[in-house]
Amino acid sequence: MAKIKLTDQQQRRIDSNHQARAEKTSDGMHGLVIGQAGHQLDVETSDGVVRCSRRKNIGAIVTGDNVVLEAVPPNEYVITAVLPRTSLLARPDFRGQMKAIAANLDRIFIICSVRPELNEGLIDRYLVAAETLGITPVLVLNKIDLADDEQQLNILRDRVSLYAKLGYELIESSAKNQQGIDALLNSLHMHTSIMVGQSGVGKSSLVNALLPEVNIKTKEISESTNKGMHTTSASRLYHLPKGGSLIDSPGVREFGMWQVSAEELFDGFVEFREYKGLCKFSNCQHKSEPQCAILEAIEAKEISESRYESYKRILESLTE
Ligand SMILES: Nc1nc2c(ncn2[C@@H]2O[C@H](COP(=O)(O)OP(=O)(O)OP(=O)(O)O)[C@@H](O)[C@H]2O)c(=O)[nH]1
Ligand SMILES: [Mg+2]
Ligand SMILES: [Zn+2]
Repeated sequence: MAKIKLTDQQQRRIDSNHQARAEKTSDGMHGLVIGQAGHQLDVETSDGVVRCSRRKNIGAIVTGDNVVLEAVPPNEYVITAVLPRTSLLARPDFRGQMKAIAANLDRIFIICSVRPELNEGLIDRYLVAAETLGITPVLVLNKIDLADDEQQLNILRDRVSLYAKLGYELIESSAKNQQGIDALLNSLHMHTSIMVGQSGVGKSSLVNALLPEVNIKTKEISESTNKGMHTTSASRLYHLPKGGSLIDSPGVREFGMWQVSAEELFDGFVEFREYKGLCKFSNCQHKSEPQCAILEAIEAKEISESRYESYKRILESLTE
């Protein structure tokens, strides 16, 4: 008897699963892309995580994308559409072609560290990208345990304090000593965030520290160059236990910006905005023109010289 009863139950479950799947596929089954494996994508669905191929000609699909998929019996899945995105972080690859990094983000954690040493030029580029996309940036100074002494730490703190003065949230952390983890969790809560930055600054180590059940591979930086080994090769999304998600991304050498217009670049430097339209000449390039509001603000120490130099370097790269 027991055996028959069980079989009935199983049959009902199988029937209802079939029914559910048929309903889902009739208007497409929905899923969230959580990672990539070669040309295939890992998609989280109500049936669990499935590895999918993709229909041709539907454009880039990246981690964070909401997609529609179809089951191809017996057990394959194919992505047939990408749902509209709220944001798409992208950068030019080494061939100058646009490479999408992640979609539907609302926060970007710019990770920098004591070693490799922080690079303000790169931070500024990420800030411009975040401002252009309307994503909130958060700056993280990681590996503070590696500072030789209080003096070195204070010099670094002084350098990053510029960004706090501009109104950006700034978090100090050590993935090694579990420092700053609560502050990071607070800032990540309920958001869809990505960790970006140079290779070896400790992005994956921070994800491991934030989510103890996750165990991403990390690798020591080169002793001779103090540079990371490009350990993470694809972006991957992890869920935060109290809500929100976090994407770990591969480290970069640089962050090219040619998709940004000169005006977006200007607006991307938040402290420049209040001087917009105040220069004597409406087509002012803010280089050496008389009565340039930006140059005057630098003179008055209201805009930092280093941020202005950074702006000029990015502007030059846009026209190269
Ligand atoms: N001392 C110290 N070492 C750290 C800290 N965070 C990370 N590391 C070490 O730094 C090295 C690089 O860390 P990863 O987490 O692989 O760096 P990543 O930013 O993910 O690098 P990519 O994946 O290449 O972009 C590893 O050897 C980590 O153990 C930290 O807070 N303190
Ligand atoms: Mg990594
Ligand atoms: Zn000007």
